[in-house]
Amino acid sequence: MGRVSQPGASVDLTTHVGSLQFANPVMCAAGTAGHGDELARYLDLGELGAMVVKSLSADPWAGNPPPRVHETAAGMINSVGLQGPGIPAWIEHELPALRAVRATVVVSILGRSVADYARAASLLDGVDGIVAVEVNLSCPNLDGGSHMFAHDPDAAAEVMAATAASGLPRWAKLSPNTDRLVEVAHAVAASGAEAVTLTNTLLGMVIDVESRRPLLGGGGGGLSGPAVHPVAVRAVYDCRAALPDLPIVGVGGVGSGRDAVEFMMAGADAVQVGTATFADPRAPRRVLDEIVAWCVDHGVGSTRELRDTAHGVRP
Ligand code: RRO
Repeated sequence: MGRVSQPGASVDLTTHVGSLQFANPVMCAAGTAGHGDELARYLDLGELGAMVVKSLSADPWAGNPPPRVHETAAGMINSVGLQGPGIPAWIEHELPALRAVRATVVVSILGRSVADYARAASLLDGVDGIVAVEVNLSCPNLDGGSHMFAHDPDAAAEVMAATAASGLPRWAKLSPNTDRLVEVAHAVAASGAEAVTLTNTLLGMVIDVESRRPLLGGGGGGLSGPAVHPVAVRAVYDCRAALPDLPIVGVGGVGSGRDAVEFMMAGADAVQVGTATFADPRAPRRVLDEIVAWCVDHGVGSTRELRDTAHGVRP
């Protein structure tokens, strides 16, 4: 759906992120739409800009003890702990279903060490049906969130360089839990990232006051949803201001077309819908429809016209 027409109006949704072109700017966020075609019974995954699958490591990963997710006042907190089948099993058992529904697949990868990332990336080399790799440098639930690659420009750059073996365009998913975000964005862009995905979840914790212990099985977790949206918008805005040419995918609390439009005005080329999908599995499609409606209402002929306008560029 590069262009959507309504009587008397037409909106061009064609979106570019680095070297890639997408039919529209709405994607499923990693970790919120499963590893495969879990959402296909609710929406046509082929109609979305892309589907980013939950972070995969080279080998199977058991994940954290339950409970793994918990609703909060304005969103949710999770400590899933990277559960996944490992990349070879995912290629064999999950990717075919995504290809069957014509999803545009972006694979999120993750590891504990630079070597882990390198191995994960090389396992994707030459695999048909994947358009890009999102390198997750910012999981809050890996070793308690204490050693995030995305908190150190040199470490983040080292991982990005090590993932070149995928042979695919790479995006770096960065963390909101640092005052070095712009520095890290510079570093990953210089070492091979075609784009940055901003941002992962905020470090958080919920205490069960009856048991007097952390509620999530993993202890702390990652906060997402409407509560974090302004944090992510600020991250996008600051990175766009510092790096005018670096493509940005905005993620964090997108529950409506207006939220997505806001991200694009801050500087995002595309957006991902995540936590909203837990309450409404059709949310990514609804957000797309609402973007179109917003553009029609405001006489905007192309979503690309929205990009950066909060920085003073005239629409
Ligand atoms: O699996 C998780 O617990 C998880 C990951 Br990999 C991530 O990147 N962000 C998040 O909030 N949870």
